[in-house]
Amino acid sequence: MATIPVDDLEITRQFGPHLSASTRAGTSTEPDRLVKTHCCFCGQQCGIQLKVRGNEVIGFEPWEEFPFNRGMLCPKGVKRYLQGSHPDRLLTAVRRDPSQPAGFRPMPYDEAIAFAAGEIRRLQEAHGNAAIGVLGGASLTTEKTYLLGKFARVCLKTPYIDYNGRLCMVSAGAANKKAFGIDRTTNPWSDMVGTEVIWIAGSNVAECSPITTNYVWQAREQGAKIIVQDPRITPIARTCDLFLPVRPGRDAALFAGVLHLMIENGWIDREFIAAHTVGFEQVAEYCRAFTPARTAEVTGVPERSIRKAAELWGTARSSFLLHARGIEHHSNGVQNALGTINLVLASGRIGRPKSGYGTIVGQANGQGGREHGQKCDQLPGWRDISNPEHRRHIASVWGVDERDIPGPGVDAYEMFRKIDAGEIKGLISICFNPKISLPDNEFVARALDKLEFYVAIDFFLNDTARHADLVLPGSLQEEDEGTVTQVEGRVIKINKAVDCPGEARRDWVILQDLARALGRPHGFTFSSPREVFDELRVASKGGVADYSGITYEKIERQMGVFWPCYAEDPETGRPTPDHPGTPRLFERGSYNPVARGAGPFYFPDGKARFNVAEYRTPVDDVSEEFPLFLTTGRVVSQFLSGAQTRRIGPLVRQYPEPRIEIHPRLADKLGIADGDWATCETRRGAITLRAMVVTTIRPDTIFIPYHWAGPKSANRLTVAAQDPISKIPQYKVCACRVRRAEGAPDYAARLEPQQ
Ligand SMILES: Nc1nc2c(c(=O)[nH]1)N[C@H]1C(S)=C(S)[C@@H](COP(=O)(O)OP(=O)(O)OC[C@H]3O[C@@H](n4cnc5c(=O)[nH]c(N)nc54)[C@H](O)[C@@H]3O)O[C@H]1N2
Ligand SMILES: Nc1nc2c(c(=O)[nH]1)N[C@H]1C(S)=C(S)[C@@H](COP(=O)(O)OP(=O)(O)OC[C@H]3O[C@@H](n4cnc5c(=O)[nH]c(N)nc54)[C@H](O)[C@@H]3O)O[C@H]1N2
Ligand code: SF4
Ligand SMILES: [Mo]
Repeated sequence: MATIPVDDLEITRQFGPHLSASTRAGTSTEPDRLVKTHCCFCGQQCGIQLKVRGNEVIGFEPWEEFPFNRGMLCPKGVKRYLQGSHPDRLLTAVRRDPSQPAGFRPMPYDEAIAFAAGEIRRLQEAHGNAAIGVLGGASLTTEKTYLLGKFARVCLKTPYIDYNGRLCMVSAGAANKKAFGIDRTTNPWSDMVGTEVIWIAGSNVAECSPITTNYVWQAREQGAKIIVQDPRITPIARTCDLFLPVRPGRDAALFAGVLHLMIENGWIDREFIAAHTVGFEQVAEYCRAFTPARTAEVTGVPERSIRKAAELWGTARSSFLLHARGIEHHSNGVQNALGTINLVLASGRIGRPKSGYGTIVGQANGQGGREHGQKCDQLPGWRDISNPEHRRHIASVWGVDERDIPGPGVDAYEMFRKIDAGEIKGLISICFNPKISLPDNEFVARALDKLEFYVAIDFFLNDTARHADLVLPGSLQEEDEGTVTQVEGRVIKINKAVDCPGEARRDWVILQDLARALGRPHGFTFSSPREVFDELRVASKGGVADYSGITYEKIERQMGVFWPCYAEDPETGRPTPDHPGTPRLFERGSYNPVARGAGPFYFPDGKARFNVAEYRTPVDDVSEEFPLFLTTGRVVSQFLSGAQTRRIGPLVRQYPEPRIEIHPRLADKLGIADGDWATCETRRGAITLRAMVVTTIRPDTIFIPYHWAGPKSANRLTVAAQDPISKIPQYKVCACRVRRAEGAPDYAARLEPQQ
């Protein structure tokens, strides 16, 4: 029997630890073995050792030797082991059945696969192959994401596949490709220690990238100056040297204003700009209008702070620029990211030790998951699905006719618009919880109910899966092996600790079982993740994200391999079994297969591109009716849609409920005291939460973390505006108004007492 979980709003009441009866009854919690692997949550991918007893993960031990985190872990990594034996874990497939109290009943696995295949075939025969859409996720291993992309194109022959990284890394990815021709952080984080200046734009690193924070602290101990740009004084900002309290959605203007001053004061590296870049003059021309006075007016950052930023950044000899979703989750997200890159290129401080640029990866496999073909316009190796040469290469690896590979699809949100319009009638989702995580999510819920058939693959019945006709029981990270690529670009190996319980199956096995049941098993007969990886190596060869020289053994030997890693020297064509990988990109004199010796950047002329990074006001900006900025993001103890972390008792207790962060001046004006119920309303909807009065936020801005469902979901409020290039949603700003609530919301009756 599957345990069919209670409704998603209530899961926070199920406190851990959830160890099985046998383990609880045991006299000792000594493990049988330790398995070296990595955390299942964020893109830092800390090394960890899982303690395993029988077929159960019962705890963890630090893995001191792993070079990135050296045994350090954050609260989430420490508690991740509590998921495996959680009572909500899906142990069988479950099929919708309104007659049951939970709305679902268990279904034997083989029957469930046959049912799903029958529905997919029915819809494709009636409406064409494109009637089925596929949604993937960047918490999956690279092997799974590769297989999923192939499954959509070869088995289902649908163009409609996209993934949850669309909500995360795509603005940075698009900007990196435009500026450098390659999309990867440029340096290992150890390069940060000893640098002179670190600029952190739009990232709450202390809560979201705790290990990166440790590198920042080490750098600071050695004298680095820290600049933080955020509408909130986040924990890292409390000790920084310069804080830039930017008004939400105004980052591109700030970058332009800083570059303006750098140019005016001669704080730029003219030699580097001339030798290694193109496009500087147009950018300089654009920045001319961003005088300090105008920049201050647009951004809300005092003029003296803008001058100080330009001086600190402009006169440094070594530096790091880091950014995350705070500047990327915007309808201007690509422009914002290009604005940071312009500051880096103008300084000339890239491609050498102690100087680098990086966009901080979010999801576990945020990097690998965006390289090998689960994006709507992409084929493995960062290849372009519209490029005939790229298509021919992949068709030859897959053993199909190039004409049979569908063209580009659409982004994940657009897929929901197509579902709403009745064009996409069937959906397969894996590792994605769009009902919580997409903006304006009441629309998403309505669209889900229009699907004729929806099958989700997950180990928990998440909020979106509640709309499914069928949920197939997938695997937890520790139940499978495979690779992921972490924040620095280091490909690492996840090792299997336990077998899937009950009728749960490894995700890639489920995909292959579906292919077989559909009568289209060609290309889906792998017997292990290693076999999938070996095909991926061939498929990625010659692409920008070239993994051909990486093997499981090399990863183990080197504790990770930075891509690109070539099986054949791109310069000589000779086999290079010992290619160590590429920890630092763009070093002078380095060779890459695109520039072929012309220069360090991944364009035929070897030069990086300056791009005019245009400032535009956000969509749904403040007005008289909605006078405040709403911004959304994270807290340290919760992860993404909360499907996993809201089930882990100790993490829930750390921050049980979402709250509205509000400045005391604003709170006073609105008659709201700390702990009061307050209603936040936007043009999409309203939610009522407790207020948390803090002095660490701009008085014109409120902040709500988004990890909760239903009436506590911040995405009931957010706007579905998207960046025109990357299609990332504008989560970080929309207009709202706040009032003291009349009374407690309905759900409050079901809450734990306030602590
Ligand atoms: N604890 C925890 N850690 C996580 C995650 C998690 O859910 N929980 N998720 C992981 C994932 S997938 C991701 S993408 C990363 C995200 O990591 P971050 O991007 O660091 O986190 P966010 O909270 O989304 O937003 C970062 C900051 O942007 C600020 N901000 C809001 N609007 C603006 C703006 O207009 N301009 C600027 N400059 N800043 C703005 C917010 O105040 C916030 O402090 O974290 C990863 N790590
Ligand atoms: N308002 C607002 N909204 C946001 C953001 C924001 O800052 N503000 N941030 C956005 C960002 S950056 C992100 S990354 C998205 C994330 O949004 P989602 O991707 O929707 O969130 P997750 O919680 O990762 O959902 C993943 C689901 O996959 C399951 N899962 C995890 N690992 C595996 C696996 O290995 N196999 C299988 N089969 N299932 C697995 C989990 O149980 C969970 O149900 O949210 C976005 N939404
Ligand atoms: S920093 Fe990220 S990878 Fe490391 S333990 Fe925390 S959630 Fe896991
Ligand atoms: Mo993310």
